[in-house]
Amino acid sequence: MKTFNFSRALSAALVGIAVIGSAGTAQADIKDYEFNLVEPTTAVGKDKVITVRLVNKTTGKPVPDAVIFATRLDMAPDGMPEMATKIAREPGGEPGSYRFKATFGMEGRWLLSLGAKVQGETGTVESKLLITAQK
Ligand SMILES: [Cu+2]
Repeated sequence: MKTFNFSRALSAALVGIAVIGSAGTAQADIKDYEFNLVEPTTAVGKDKVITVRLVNKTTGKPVPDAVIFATRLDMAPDGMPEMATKIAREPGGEPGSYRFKATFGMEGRWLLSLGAKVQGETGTVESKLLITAQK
């Protein structure tokens, strides 16, 4: 019985190695992806929509169906990291575009931090984007 358990453990380990191996030979690397702002400026006020594009830098193509699991919008670039505003996903937009709605309560520079998973890739895309809110 001991040998049976051992071989089960061994085959489980081999499956684990195979999974790691195939991830290493994936066609693109998670570092090949980045978010870009469609518009680097917005207006001060309520319910402003921000659009970002996720692109594969090596192909220049938009990347649809990413899972954005982390968002933060605050005024860290103007020395107010504690001044965060609520940010929510907004439906619509082209494939590879992701829209958000937020209230910009103050004129100045805001930092949009995004964390996302790309279909078929291991790791996380992390981007920090500067948005200027103007009167
Ligand atoms: Cu502020």
